[in-house]
Amino acid sequence: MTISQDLFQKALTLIPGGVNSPVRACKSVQCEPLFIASASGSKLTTEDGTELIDYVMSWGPMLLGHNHPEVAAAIAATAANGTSFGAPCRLEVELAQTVIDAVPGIEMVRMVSSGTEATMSALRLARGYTGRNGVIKFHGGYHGHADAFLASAGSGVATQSIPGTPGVPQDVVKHTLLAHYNDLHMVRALFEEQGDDIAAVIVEPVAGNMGLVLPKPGFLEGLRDLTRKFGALLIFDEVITGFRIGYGGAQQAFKMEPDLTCLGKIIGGGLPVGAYGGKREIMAHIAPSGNVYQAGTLSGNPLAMAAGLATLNALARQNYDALASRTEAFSRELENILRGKGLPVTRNHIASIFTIFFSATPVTDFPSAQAADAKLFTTFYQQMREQGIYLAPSAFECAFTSFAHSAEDLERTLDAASKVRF
Ligand code: KE4
Repeated sequence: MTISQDLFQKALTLIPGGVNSPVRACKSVQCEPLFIASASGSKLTTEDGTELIDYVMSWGPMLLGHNHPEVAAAIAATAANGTSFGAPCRLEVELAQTVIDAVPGIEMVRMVSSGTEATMSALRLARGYTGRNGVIKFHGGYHGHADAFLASAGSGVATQSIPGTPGVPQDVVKHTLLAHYNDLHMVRALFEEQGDDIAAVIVEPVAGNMGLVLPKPGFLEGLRDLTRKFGALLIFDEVITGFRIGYGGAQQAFKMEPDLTCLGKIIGGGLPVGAYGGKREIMAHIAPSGNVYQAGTLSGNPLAMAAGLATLNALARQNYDALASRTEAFSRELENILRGKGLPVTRNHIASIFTIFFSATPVTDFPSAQAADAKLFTTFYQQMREQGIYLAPSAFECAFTSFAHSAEDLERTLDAASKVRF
């Protein structure tokens, strides 16, 4: 028995499913999770000493690569002064300023401790600001595990095939309206039926929780027009895309301005941070300046702020276009290798994110993502992991490169893919 297997058996007696987040359990790919002892750059090292080339990158935060020296130094230096004050600190102001300077649609920002807190708070704010209850989300869209969003969610909910919203009162999700990603007709119909009670549309401007799905030309602009026409807020959930698609996120890349933006992952540099922000006039409704309540013991925690600030400051010096080109060429070659084996394969890519779907047809929404061949994905996942390549253990997640992935890493990955036997 390996150390990972031993630890997992122990974990199963202590923690539901042996993990602290469901998708890590690797159930959908019929594997046991590997327990990680350390990480550096593009690599993970397991408790059994196996080195892996990592394309999960902690589900997105580690765009600089694991254990970046500037981030590690900032955490250590800050920790030497204490870890949590329960009072404002300089670092909160500095990270807020850095986020506001980078993200076009954010004039004011509130720090929280997870992406779930960010989206949950943004929805509450939208409801408080508009006096309306409804929210439109998209099939396969994942915005964390707040009650309102667990209707046809992506990510771990889709991976575990969790139907609907067990444990969530119907009274809550009756206000959650569903449309298909890239389908403006469905959104328009919902607004025409119930527009006077729709507070917001929440959308991943690039969907990352049904695998990677890109917005069709005009889709996001259409959402902007419809929300303006019917007096609802447009919420961009940029927990994945923020500082990933580019330094200003998807909204800068697509030259759009949502009313509210949710952030997470990268802005914490590997520590627990989320944030939501937007127009000053809307954010002013948040307590204590306004009466929409939201709070958090560790919000703005100095350690997490230091990690986030060091990360964003280092990212500001990086060449995003070069990483995007490397990722595009690499993922295209990976697609060609698998197609060369006679497999049905389609690829979606943007910036440093890609997904290879085992599908002969394009993947543009959740139904087409669900139609991809899960058995082929499982074979691919298992044999790549056996060869030291660590992919997300779910067909409904993305693969992430980083500024730490070397040409040799990418070559080794392509070589491993060429050796997979289907
Ligand atoms: P967290 O509460 O997990 O920090 O963020 C929730 C969230 C919100 N919005 C988007 C677009 C997200 O992708 C996420 C979380 N992403 C998943 C994986 N795609 C986290 C992994 C997990 O659940 O273990």
